[in-house]
Amino acid sequence: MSTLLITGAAGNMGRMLRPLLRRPGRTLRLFDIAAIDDIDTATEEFVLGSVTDREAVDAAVAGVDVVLHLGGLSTEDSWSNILSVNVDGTQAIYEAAVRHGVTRVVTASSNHAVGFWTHDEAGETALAGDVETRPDGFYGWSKAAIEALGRLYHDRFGIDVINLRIGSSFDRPPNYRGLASWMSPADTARLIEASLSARANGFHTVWGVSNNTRGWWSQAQGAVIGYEPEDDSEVFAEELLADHEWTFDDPILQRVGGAFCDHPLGQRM
Ligand code: 15L
Repeated sequence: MSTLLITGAAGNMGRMLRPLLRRPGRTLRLFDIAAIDDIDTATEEFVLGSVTDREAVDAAVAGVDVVLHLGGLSTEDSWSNILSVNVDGTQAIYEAAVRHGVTRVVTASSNHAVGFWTHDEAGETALAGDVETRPDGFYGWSKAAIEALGRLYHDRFGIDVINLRIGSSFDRPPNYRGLASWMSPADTARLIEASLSARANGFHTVWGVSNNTRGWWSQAQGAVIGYEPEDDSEVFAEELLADHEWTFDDPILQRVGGAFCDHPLGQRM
């Protein structure tokens, strides 16, 4: 029997992933500041609380095997909110992991940790999953900080840390940029399962994207941990390109972070 703690379980990704991550012998412990009213009591348990409340975090982490840390602000926000929820909140998770002997933390990093990399800089070869951070806002910066916190807790305490630089993890690509950045729900679950496997022992930073025809973010680092995406956003291309041209002259497509690169710093989206 193993217990997987999912922080931010009431959010978009948590809702999408819960049914896909249920396995015989695995309990999903769901942690969120918002109530969840459709708990499957045979496979799930719920802990109410915020990542900004260290006692609540401690109670949530006690007794789990792995933490899947999805909790936090998921787009641009004020500096103080970003610091307390994303940075301080993640540090609280790591501290609790050390205290309770948790050996693995999988974090939802983001493409926005590296949002200023461009298609032209990637050149002929796809952009590596562990390329140097170039945040495109306070939110992206917090994801870079979360990745670096993971490195610290890996090197100090030997915790296995897998930082997932997630593209656009939704039921379908949210817009035409998603033709490159989309990660389907099934591929998201595949990436999480790979992150839980023995092949992911150690420290890894990988892209979270599907096998998109128009993708230019490398699958090489994901392949190392056994991630084999099967879906392709191309099935949405005709519809999504009805009003847009697919050209890397378009800054939305040229830069990893798309429109986030131009969004005013600290302004909530
Ligand atoms: C993210 O990091 C956000 O959490 C998500 O809402 C999307 O905006 C995604 O990036 C994206 O770039 O599509």
